[in-house]
Amino acid sequence: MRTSRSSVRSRLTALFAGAATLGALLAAGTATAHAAGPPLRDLAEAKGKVMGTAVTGSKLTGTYGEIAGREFNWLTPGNAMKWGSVEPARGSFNWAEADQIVDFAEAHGQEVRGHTLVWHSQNPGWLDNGNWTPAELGRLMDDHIALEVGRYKGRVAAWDVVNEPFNEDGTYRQTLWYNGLGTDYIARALTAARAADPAAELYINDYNVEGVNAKSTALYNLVKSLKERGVPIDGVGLQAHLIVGQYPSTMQQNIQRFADLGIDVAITELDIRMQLPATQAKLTQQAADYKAVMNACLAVSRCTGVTVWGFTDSDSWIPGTFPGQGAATPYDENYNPKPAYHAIAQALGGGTGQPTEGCTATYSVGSQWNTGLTGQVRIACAGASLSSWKADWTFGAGQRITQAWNATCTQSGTTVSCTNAAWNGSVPDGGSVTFGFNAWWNGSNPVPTVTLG
Ligand code: G2I
Repeated sequence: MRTSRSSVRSRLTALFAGAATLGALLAAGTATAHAAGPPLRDLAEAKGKVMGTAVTGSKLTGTYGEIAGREFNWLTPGNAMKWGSVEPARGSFNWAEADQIVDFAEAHGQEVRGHTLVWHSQNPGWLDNGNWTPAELGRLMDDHIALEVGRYKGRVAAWDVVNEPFNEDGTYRQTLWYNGLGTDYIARALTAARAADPAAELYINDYNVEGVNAKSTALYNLVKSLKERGVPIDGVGLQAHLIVGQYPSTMQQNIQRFADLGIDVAITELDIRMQLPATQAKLTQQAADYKAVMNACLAVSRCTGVTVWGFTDSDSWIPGTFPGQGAATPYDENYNPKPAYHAIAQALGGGTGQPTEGCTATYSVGSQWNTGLTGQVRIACAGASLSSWKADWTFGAGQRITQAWNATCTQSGTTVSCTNAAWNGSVPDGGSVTFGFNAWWNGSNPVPTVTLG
């Protein structure tokens, strides 16, 4: 890292914010609890890496917000900071979603990756359709960068200053910027961003540059020349929009060569798509591919970490862009962690030796009244199976189990321990079992995290 700034803000803020979301969870009546294991952000932090996700501001409530806050320590606005989002009409600005995401990140002890300042796509019509002289275009770009980076000065840790400058063969993409300003638009944009927030890390971000190939070599040569010229550049973003079974075998080598230039590398938009429907075999292969990406980053100290491009299949760009494909993220559409989630956790040092790896327990409140509730725990396995199980949790607010079915539950103090009944100990790969219970509560009824053993 260029500066010594801590990549993660106070955990206290995060814990406080986590407590505040419990009410929202209860209102929804259900919450996803994971099999044993700390959140990805904690595992990543212990490894000195960041674990990020792209987010949509309007969705940052309920279960989506709870997972975004709990599992990740970096957020990238998926669309909210793009030029077309922030200045749809010339001189008319809309910062609402971008502000909301930055506020959410600060409340949850997270850093923000600003995305993106200079791109050929998702620009406002007035910009794309203008007939600009080079001087006008350069001024527009400078002013945009000064305004947006300046607005979030000290609050956005890293910027994707220039996005997707290359064609697949390593030539420069013919864009508004390239056509008007030549290759120098890149150095100019980086210089303007540095002036607007000297503490922010400045990146060039592109796709299909994960392995060693013509495009990544063009990016490498660009960074090398920028460094030689003294242009401010702190890192490259490898987007990593991958396809199941096609992990680029030279990824670690490629990350290393960029690191050897004296810059950081971030995996900025990881998703791994497949032809639908998802099968166990594809999800298992996807988990292996996610793990391979994590391992490539973990192996290079200047790889700062990994951001997934949406954490749930319900908030992914893939189905809209590649009809018939999807299931590209670590959580399914109902916020259940997929084998890919567990593979990420395992790569980050979690879950080792857990017989339940690949199995999850989901606690949900079916109904609740006065001082009573009926709840259910669903144990589901994907990429793993169980022949017996034990599901434990701590009731945080004095709740007490009064009755259970399809499991034997005991409670000692605040600790509840449930073991399988004779008929439902076996959970096959791809299958699930549920058990139910009644409990007493009073005052508050927070949702516990279930540990599988
Ligand atoms: O295309 C995937 C990513 C490639 N790298 C740069 C990223 O910025 C890019 O993200 C995607 C967003 O995830 C999509 O959400 O960029 C797309 C545009 O190229 C975004 O799609 C757009 C849709 O095309 C619009 O119809 C929609 O209004 O998202 C907009 C907001 O939902």
